[in-house]
Amino acid sequence: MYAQMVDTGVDRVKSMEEMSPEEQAFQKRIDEGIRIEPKDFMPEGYRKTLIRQISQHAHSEIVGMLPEGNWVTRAPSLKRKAILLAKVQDEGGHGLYLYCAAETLGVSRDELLDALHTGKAKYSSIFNYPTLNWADIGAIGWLVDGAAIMNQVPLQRCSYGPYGRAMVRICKEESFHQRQGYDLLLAMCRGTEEQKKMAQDALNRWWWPSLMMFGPHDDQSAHSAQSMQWKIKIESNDSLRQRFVDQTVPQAEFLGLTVPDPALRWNEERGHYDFGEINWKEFFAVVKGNGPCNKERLQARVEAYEAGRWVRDAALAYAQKHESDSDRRLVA
Ligand code: BYC
Repeated sequence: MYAQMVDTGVDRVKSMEEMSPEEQAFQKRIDEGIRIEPKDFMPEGYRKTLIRQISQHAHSEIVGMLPEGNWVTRAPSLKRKAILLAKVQDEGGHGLYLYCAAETLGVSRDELLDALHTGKAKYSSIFNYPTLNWADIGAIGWLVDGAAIMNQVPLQRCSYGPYGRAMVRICKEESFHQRQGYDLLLAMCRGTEEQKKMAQDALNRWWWPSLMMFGPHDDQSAHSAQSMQWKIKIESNDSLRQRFVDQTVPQAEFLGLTVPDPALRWNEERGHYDFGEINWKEFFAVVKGNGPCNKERLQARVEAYEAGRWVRDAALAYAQKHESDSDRRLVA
């Protein structure tokens, strides 16, 4: 089972015989479903892989606030504005739990944010696309949060305790996010012809980028073999993507919308939908920083960080003053 000899891009997956006794005991724990906690032994590669994935996930949540935040002041009713505000705030909260989970692995928040702001750290490709009309807010909830849940529900069983536990609450909130997006689009699809056209336009633009969220095909995925052996990843990119397509196509039919994929058809034999090939050239261009909004998104995050510097400085000065006051009281 372990002699896969798969090249993970950094290292290859070690066979049980190649592992040190400590690593063998670690792998045995994982195989038995026993969670790893911050103070437990972990191979350096496990720690680094978790920091990479959790911080990428945290950055995605924070950057993910931008395309939707863009519509808060233009929501068509007070009800929709309140829902959108709550959703965007939830994403901020998810980012914070995830940064905390990453910090338990011995990396500081400043290091993580610096990696984002200097373009070294990735965040999900999906957030580099623009939100052009109000239906895009529905499409993000329905498709983007829908894809996020598909990926995150299995992550509740991730071998690393703080990450798996953070996922439980995140998934509950994402489920509300997905429903609000679908509800928004349902209202538009049952509205005027023009509203329905806006919904179709949003689906046309968000469908393929949503499928890209699951990452490269399994045979191209550098980290999957090792991450799945360590149960950092529970299911493969392609199997999650297939499940997402299978779940979402009937939902599109119910809305009366057409999925923009001429190759899409139900395959009776497989019991799944067949679907067309993703434009991988576009995916890798976006991941490398050349998507429609990469520069704008990063600039917005850097500016927000700089604008908030005085708040962090004041909070730190207050905490230090509080600490020295209590030190003085202890001495007295
Ligand atoms: N975008 O070996 P692979 C959300 C990178 S939802 C950008 O398969 P892995 C939200 C990958 O990082 C979105 N980069 O990697 C929803 C790697 O590069 P590095 C966030 C991508 O890690 C609604 C390389 O490609 N969800 O936050 O095994 C509103 C090779 O890929 C993408 C998560 O982060 C992509 N789409 O699998 C607001 C879930 N796909 O790191 C917010 C947790 C791949 O070697 N993460 N890459 O430079 C995961 O489950 C996994 O990290 C992934 C990728 C499935 C995303």
